[in-house]
Amino acid sequence: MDRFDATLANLLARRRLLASGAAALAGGAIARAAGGFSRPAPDAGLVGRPVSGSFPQKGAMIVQRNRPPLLETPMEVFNDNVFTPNDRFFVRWHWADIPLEVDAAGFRLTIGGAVKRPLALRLDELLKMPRISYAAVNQCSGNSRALFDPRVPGAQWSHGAMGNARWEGVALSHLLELAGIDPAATRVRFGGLDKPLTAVDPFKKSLAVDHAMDGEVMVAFAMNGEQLPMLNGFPLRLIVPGWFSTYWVKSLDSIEVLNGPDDNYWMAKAYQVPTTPHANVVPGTKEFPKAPISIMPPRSWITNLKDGATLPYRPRIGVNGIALGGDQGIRSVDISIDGGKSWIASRLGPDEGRYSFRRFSAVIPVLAHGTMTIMSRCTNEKGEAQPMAPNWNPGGYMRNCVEACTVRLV
Ligand SMILES: Nc1nc2c(c(=O)[nH]1)N[C@H]1C(S)=C(S)[C@@H](COP(=O)(O)O)O[C@H]1N2
Ligand SMILES: [Mo]
Repeated sequence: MDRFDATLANLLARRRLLASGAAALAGGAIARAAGGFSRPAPDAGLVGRPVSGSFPQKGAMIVQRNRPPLLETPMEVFNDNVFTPNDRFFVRWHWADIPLEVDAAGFRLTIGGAVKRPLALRLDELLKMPRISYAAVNQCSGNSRALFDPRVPGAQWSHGAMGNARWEGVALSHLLELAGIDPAATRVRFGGLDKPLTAVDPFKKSLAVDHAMDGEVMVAFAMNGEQLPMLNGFPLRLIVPGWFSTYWVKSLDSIEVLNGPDDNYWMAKAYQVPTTPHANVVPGTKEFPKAPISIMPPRSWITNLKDGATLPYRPRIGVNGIALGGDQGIRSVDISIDGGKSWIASRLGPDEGRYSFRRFSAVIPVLAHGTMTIMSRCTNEKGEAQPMAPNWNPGGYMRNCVEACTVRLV
């Protein structure tokens, strides 16, 4: 059996597999493992955050919240591999009524609205269509929000609300061509199987028609060569490479072509950022021109050294980590040990594509015993580099400054 058939068999075997996972989510297993809390204390900071391994299809994850689950990837996972394993991939849902089980045979992806031929596609039909595949980083708009100073409300993520995977599926443009979109169409809107518990707008996001038709935006059914974990959107999710993951709608079951503006709460009100450079405003500012968040700026992280660690002295130290170019590939990653006055070029690892993480490494001199602060700065192919100063906005979105790692060599 080739991988195509294996994927189909896995999809169809799904209902049975999920029975135990659903029980764990609905029952007390998580609350027990995580100590019965529902959210971290506001000032818990980043020290001593609870880690649980009892979520279905997930290994050890930092628990931000149980229901719906908000799970963060521990930083050391990013040091092991340029791709983030599915069982360590972060999880974020907005509404509490999330799918715990999907009947793969009965599932339909509907395509409707301003189209000539409304469609209701089965999974086995999608699996027979021409496929595309690429690596891309999925990063929450609020990744690293806990580092905003002054603090802002919202999930207190450290840097682990991100992950890199190789995605495989059908180009959205192919599906929209099958349905035949109205020439006057403006936007394409996406909805999933999760539902709010009260009478508010379900989580829906939309893209401009030209973006939806670019041939890269993907309806994915596989992640790192396997079906999507339930908590990451089984059986289908949207992939919008280079853009923040708020657009990457999970458990995608409806595609709706609009011929007017999208005034749904999740596009018109939520996930808005200042239109200033780096989405930066003076702390405390509430009123500013806004636009929906979109393209990710470049970022980088040192992954082999723990901030605050004490190490035995040596004259040189190896530094390595991961970088993300945003919607462009990575031109360079540079290291500084003097607070950004001078920079040392790092060596880049294999290029897995412009939307992927890329590894970097350097050997740097240790000038003296004692404390040393190491910084990494990524520049993408557009020439955009991480700024030294952190940005601030009330949503805690789009952090992208140079991050520092301080170690003591004794
Ligand atoms: N259906 C649905 N899709 C969704 C969301 C959601 O609440 N519901 N949240 C979005 C946000 S804000 C993020 S950060 C990503 C998280 O993707 P992951 O859970 O696979 O890591 O899913 C996106 N897609
Ligand atoms: Mo997010």
